[in-house]
Amino acid sequence: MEQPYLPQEVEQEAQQFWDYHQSFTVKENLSKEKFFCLAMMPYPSGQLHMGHVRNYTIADVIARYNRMLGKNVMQPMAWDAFGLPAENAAIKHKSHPAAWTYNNIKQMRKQFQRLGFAYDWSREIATCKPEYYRWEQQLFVKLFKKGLVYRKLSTVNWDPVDQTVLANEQVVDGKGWRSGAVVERRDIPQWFLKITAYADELLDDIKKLDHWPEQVKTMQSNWIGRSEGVTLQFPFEDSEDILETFTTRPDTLYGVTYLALSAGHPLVKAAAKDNPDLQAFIKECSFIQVSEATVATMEKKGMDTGLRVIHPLSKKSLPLWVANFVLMDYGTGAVMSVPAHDQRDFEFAQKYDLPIQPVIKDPQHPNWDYTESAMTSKGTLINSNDYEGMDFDRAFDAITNHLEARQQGKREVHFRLRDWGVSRQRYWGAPIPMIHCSECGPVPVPENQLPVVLPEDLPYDGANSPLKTTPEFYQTACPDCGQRAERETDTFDTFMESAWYYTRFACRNQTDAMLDDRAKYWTPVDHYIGGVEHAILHLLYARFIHKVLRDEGLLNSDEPFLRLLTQGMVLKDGAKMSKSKGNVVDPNTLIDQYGADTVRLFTIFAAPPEQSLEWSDSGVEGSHRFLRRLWTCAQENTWMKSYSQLLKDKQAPKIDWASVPQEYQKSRRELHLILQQAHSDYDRLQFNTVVSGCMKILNLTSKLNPKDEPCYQHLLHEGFSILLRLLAPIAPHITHALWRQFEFGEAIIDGPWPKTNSEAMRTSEMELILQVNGKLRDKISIDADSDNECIEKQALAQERIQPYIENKVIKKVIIVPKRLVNIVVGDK
Ligand code: OVB
Repeated sequence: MEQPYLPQEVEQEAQQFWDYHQSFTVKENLSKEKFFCLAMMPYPSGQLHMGHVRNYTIADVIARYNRMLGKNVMQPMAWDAFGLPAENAAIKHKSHPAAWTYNNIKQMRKQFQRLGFAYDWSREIATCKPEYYRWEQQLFVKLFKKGLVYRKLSTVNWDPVDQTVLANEQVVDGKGWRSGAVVERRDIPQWFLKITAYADELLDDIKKLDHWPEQVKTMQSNWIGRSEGVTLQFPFEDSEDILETFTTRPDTLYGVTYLALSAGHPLVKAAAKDNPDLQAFIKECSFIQVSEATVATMEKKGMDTGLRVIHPLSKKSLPLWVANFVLMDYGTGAVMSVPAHDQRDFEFAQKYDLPIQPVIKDPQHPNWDYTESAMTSKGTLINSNDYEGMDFDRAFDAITNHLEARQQGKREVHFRLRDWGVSRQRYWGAPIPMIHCSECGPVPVPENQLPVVLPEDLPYDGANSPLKTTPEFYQTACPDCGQRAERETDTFDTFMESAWYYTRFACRNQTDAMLDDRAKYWTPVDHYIGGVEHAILHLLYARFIHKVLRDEGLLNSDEPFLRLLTQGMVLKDGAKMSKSKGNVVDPNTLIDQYGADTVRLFTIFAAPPEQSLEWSDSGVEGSHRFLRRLWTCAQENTWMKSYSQLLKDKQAPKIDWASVPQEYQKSRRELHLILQQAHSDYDRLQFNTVVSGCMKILNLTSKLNPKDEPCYQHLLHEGFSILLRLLAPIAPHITHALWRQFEFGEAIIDGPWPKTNSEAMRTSEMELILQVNGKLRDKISIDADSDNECIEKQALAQERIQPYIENKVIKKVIIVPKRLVNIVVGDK
């Protein structure tokens, strides 16, 4: 009786096997090469979506492939368990963030197990557990002591009705999401990590990231945004005050026609004292949430302050404006405006009728129209006095030297990167381990009092963080003076947890320290897989913390992730899947219907990992059909089991290699060429074409009839054993089952990885003499199996033959087997 393919049974059995043998539980092993494979940990949001399935399938394929290559592979899993979504969901479902989170983890863990991912579950981490975040708190305290942590006023969204701080996502059209009240901006003290202290290294080390996508490296580098320029001084006309501003284009200094200040600049506040119009304008600016991205597109607005400053070179008097596009956070909150050579300054000048003075000539654009737009390229200086005719570099140096000599300027390197604000005024997060004492100021919680545990049993109504209203939590004593003091009630940004979680897997059970030497063995992560939405912040924070941990002596490498794979989106009908669009495909339903192997196979086969994947129901069907065919074809060849035994006992029927049919040699050669291609596809992460290769092998082997010749038996057996192993990382259950059923070996997960046979791939070439009308013209070497049609085609295609056959009629081609080709031509 033929066994039908029952994925649910096959999969359960394989999973039980791995479970029973603890197949994916690993230890340090110095005799093997280690391989740390990690996919970005999920938010435990409820159920896996197809984006997750794709992410974790790709990672699992990489992990299993490397294991079969013989490496010591660790693939762990964690839950990014803190954060606002848990708070929101808790409100919606009238439960508690903790209960909701733990329940989701349970559900999603089950889904992971059903998908058969090769995780070392003994290393599982939930970031909301004190046993995890205590080390984050300890690190924060260490950094505080090192001066890498500070407190600073920072603006938040304030809901005046709910009396609470709102996250950006909770502000909808400028109004609070629950109260509907117009959101105000408030400055409150918040904690910052000095990531800027590592700006240089974070930028320089991008060079070392040989196996990261170029695009991600560019994003990192732009985000850090190093620029070399000059800080210059403009003295006020009517006072001793000085206005400082930073520019990367001192060569355009003679083109400055006005200066612009941020509405938050102290000088503007002073100027507004007796100027109600200006006061109103400042207020208007302070209501809009200005991010850098909006600055580029928003309508530029401004107002003349009436103040004037003096140009440091020309000594001309220049007006000073307030402008909504100048951000206080960047540079000095003041910019020198060169409307002829900066587009933003140009638009502003146009709007307010300020002069536009060209000072750069670019031979590429000799007749630039300065009423249309700014000319932003570099070139030769004009209208610039002593600096006339200089190019950018010379002018930069000459003008800067001149100003530096008069103490009116200073060369400086600026970064776009800001320090990392880690405070969140939220409940569901890791408590920031600080105590505020009215005498001693902020004092870190002493290390022996860590962790500061987040109480999980506080009543939660969603409006405010209960930490702020629970005296049992916030009342404490100052560790320094012993007086009554208050705990910090803010919690960490969840990017704190994800910035170091990969290190903790290495010593998940270490209770005395954040990390031990095992972290040095396992890190850096050899392959990191995740969505491109984390290309900037998460990766930058992780790179930063990695360097911090290295400097603490806890790690011994410079970068956390050797290789990075950014997977593409999962789309349906060309659009992102989303509940509101109603185009969601649910992984659970698919696994129920087809089994995990089909779901895995489809997500791998449908597209290369870095490209977007278009969902296709017929594609899923096709993947399933292939697995069924593989199963059936295997069951039709039950003799393979005894053949395996014979091979093992070296009793397999002898093959007379000298006289095997050509057909056999051709097929075997094809098999090994497919294998060779699959090796290179695995290395290039083109897993979709590995699947095509597997399909080709199945086609090839199904054509063979093992009864015809003992050599076909041999080939079919070999073909199957190669096919199963190539497919094993992608569809691990069915391949596990068949491998065992036919006794190819113990567990397929342990390989050995199939090797190409160079003997099998060698073609016997033959050398042929090429004649035209009986005269020797060339020699060619071609496959000995080639038929006459093929020989003729190749002969006629030879370059050295062309002059003799061009403009002639080919009358006939005579082929003397294994010796020569004679092309007989005549005139047209
Ligand atoms: C999924 C990746 C993500 C990350 C964990 C998503 C790729 C983009 C989404 C969405 C909804 C769908 C169907 C498909 O980048 N905890 C953080 C995190 O991102 C990571 C840490 C390290 C900062 C979709 C998609 C719907 C990983 F839900 F019903 F609408 N993408 N493609 N398709 N966690 O849980 O259906 O968000 O690598 O896996 O993602 S996470």
